[in-house]
Amino acid sequence: MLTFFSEDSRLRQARTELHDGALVSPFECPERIDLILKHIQQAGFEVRAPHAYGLEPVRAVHDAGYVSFLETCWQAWQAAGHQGEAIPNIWPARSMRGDHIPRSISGQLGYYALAAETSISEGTFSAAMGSKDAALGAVLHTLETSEPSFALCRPPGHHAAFDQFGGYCFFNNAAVAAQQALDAGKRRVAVLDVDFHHGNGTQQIFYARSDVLFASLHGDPDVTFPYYLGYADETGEGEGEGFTLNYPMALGTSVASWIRALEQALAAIKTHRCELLIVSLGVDIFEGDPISAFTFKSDDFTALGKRLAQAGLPTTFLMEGGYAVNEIGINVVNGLQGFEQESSQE
Ligand code: SP5
Ligand code: ZN
Repeated sequence: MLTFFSEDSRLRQARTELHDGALVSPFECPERIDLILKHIQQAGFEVRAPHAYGLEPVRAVHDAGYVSFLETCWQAWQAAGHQGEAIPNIWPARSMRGDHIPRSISGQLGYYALAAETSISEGTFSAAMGSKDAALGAVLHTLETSEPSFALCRPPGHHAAFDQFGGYCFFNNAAVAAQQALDAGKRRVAVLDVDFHHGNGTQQIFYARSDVLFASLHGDPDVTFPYYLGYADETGEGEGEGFTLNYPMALGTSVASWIRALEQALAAIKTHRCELLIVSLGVDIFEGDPISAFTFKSDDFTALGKRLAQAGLPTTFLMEGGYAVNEIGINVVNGLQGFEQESSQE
């Protein structure tokens, strides 16, 4: 499967993640890329560097002030004399004002963050630019050729909301790609999110819209990140009513019951006549993932890819999470090859 990857993705080399009350080396690390690329190359997939598409497609789904904040945060943080990486430690929580953006970078960090585990470091913005460029290159290829494509996006995107970063995400690559497809003439796009964590950012961006159907299969937010979104009763609002579908599942859920939820999501994608499928491909549903709790084995990703091909839609896969670094490459490539094997049989 043709793969889009920007070397700029390597420029995020954050040293700190707030985890279990300590600053640890981030789970979302550059080595993830090496292992995925290794297996992509072994599978014989062509890897292409995307064009630089600039910020216009980003501003189509994100707040302009947020984009500027990300672009200048690291510089401002350093100029303020801070030693470590930029990590928020205060928010406009419910008891305070949410309508004012403070002048101080520390206040801005809390305003634009939805979680504290994700630091902003020197190359973070450049990496996020490369990541969304890969997504755009891939979706444009699929739009032009109807062939499937894979964007090896890093950093991931699905937790990034209209004006908030967090959960290792800065630009919402799936939202950028879906909007691009709509602008290119598709009438309705499906974003199917199979990452272990709920795609809160993608859901929020399209919540009131019917031109993007968002369906997410994930760990029950009552007991896992991102905790405050992703419940089954969130179904969209206004024109978007019925175009958000959430399938929260208990930790430890079997692959068989996960697949039953997938069948429901795919049925809705069919009913709603989606013309393009964007898969937010998180492989943190793998049984060995260090921060997740689903039970996929490596072979199950092949079956997942096959089932997605049966939807019969032009499809772009975007990399999201997956932190079992040793198996990340095989799991991703199994999914993509499963898709290809099933498509070639039609
Ligand atoms: C893209 C993506 O997969 N982002 C995930 C962000 C998760 N951040 C919070 C992680 C909290 C981990 N707690 C794990 C406890 C395991 N015992
Ligand atoms: Zn995840």
